[in-house]
Amino acid sequence: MSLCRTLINTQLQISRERIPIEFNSSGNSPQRHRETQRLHRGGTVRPVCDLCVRCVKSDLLYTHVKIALTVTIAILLTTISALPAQRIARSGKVSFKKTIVDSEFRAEGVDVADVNGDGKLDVIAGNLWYEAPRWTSHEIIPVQKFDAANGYSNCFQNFALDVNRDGWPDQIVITFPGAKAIWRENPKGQPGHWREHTVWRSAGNESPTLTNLLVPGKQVLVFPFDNSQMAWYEPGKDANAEFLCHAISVPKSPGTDKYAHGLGIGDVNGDGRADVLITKGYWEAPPDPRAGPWKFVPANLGPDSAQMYTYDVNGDGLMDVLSSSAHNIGVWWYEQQKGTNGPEFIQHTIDDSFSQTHGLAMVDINGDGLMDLVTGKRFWAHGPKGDVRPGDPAMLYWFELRRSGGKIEWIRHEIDNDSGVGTQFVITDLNRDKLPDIVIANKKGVFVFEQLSFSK
Ligand SMILES: [Ca+2]
Ligand SMILES: [Ca+2]
Ligand SMILES: [Ca+2]
Ligand SMILES: [Ca+2]
Repeated sequence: MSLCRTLINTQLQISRERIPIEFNSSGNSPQRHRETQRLHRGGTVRPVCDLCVRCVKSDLLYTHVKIALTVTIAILLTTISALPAQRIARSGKVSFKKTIVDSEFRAEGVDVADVNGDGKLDVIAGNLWYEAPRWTSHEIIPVQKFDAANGYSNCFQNFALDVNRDGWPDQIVITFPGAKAIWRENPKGQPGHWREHTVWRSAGNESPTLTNLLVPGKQVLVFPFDNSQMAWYEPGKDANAEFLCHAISVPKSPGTDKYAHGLGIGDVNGDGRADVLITKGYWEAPPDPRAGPWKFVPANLGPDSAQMYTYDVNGDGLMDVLSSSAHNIGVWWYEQQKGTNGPEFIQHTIDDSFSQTHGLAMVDINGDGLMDLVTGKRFWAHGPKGDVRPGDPAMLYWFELRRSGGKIEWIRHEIDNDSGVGTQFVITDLNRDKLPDIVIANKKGVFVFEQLSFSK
C-alpha cells in the first residue's frame, strides 16, 4: 500500500510539474475548468481550479485504477515472459526419495536383479541380498562385520549375471584389487547359502566392469589380470570352469596394476565399436573383439580416476571422455580434438568442490536427451585420515549437462549429504516407473534413491 501511495504521490508531483503556468494561478472559470478537464482526459494534468475539486476523488480513483492496471499488466507480462523459464526449471526439478536399506558397512559395490523371481528387482550387495519391496535381507554367504575405519569389505565390485544360464541371476564379486574374482550361484529359490565359483585368478585395476558394449547383446567382464594384461571375460560352456579370457593388451601394459585407477568402456574413435580406456590412452576394438591384442592409442586422459565414459559432450561429432578422481579432487570431461599425431584431449573441470569420487556413473537422469553424471564421495576410502578431506560430508550429486549456444554447462544437484558412493554403483529403473533410480553400497551402508516423478 505504501508503494502504491508513493507511486501516486510521485505521479501527482510529476503531473503538477507539467501543469501549464496559467492553470496554477488562482481563480476559476468554466472555460479554464473545461480546458483542465480536456487535458485531464488526455492524461497530462490534474485538475487545479476550484471547480475541479469534486474531481479530485475521481482523479485519485483514476490514478489508482491506472496504476493498478499498469501493475496488473506488468505482472501478466512478467508471468508470460517467465513461463518458458519455469518450464525449463520444472524439467530440471529432479528429486529422490532416500531409503536406508542397511546402515552397516556391507560392500562398496552393488547391483540389482530379480533374485527370487517374483518380478521385483532386488538389491545385491556383498554377502547379502535385499528383497524388494521391503528390502528384507537374506544371506548369500554368512554375514560378516567389516571395519570402515581400518579396513575394507570383501566386495569392491558387485555384478548380477546369469552365469550358468539357468534363468536365475547369479552374483559376480570382485573381492579385492588383484585378488581372485568369484561368482556365487543363485540357489533358485531354495534355502541355503550360494555356492562359490572362480571367475578368474586375479582381477586388477580398481574399476573392473561388466558391460554389454564390447560384444553386443552379451554382458562381459573387463579387467586386467596378473598386474600385466588387460582382458575381457565371458562364461564358457562349462559354467563350473573359469571364464574364457580374451586378451585386449599385450603383457606389461599401463593401467593393469591391481591398484591402477581409471578404466572405462566407450567408443572413443567413433567407429561404432566400444573401446577400452585407461588414463594413459585406449585400446581400439577390432571388428572381432576376440582377435587380440587390440591396438593401443596413447592419450593423456588425466590423473588417476574411477570409471571412465565416452560421450560427445559438446555435440561436435567427436567423442569426449568423462572421469572423476578416485582419491583426490576433480570431476572432469576431456574434449577430444584432432591433433597432428592423433586425438588430443583438453581437460575441463566439471567440479572441484569435494573429494574421493571413486565411483562415477553416466545416465540421462532428467530425460532431456543429454547424458548426465552421478558421483559422490567415497567416504573414508582410505580410512578417516587418508586421502584429501576424508571427513567431509558424504555427498551424493548428479551433474546435469546443458548445452546452449555452443556453451557447455554442468549444473550440480545435491541428492544427499550422508551416503556418497562406493567403488561401483548402479543406476537403473528399480521400480519400473521409467525414471532412473540410484542404488549404492559403501562404508555408510546400503541405499536406494528412488527418483520421484517430475510433477511431484
Ligand atoms: Ca525379486
Ligand atoms: Ca543362474
Ligand atoms: Ca565432442
Ligand atoms: Ca540429462
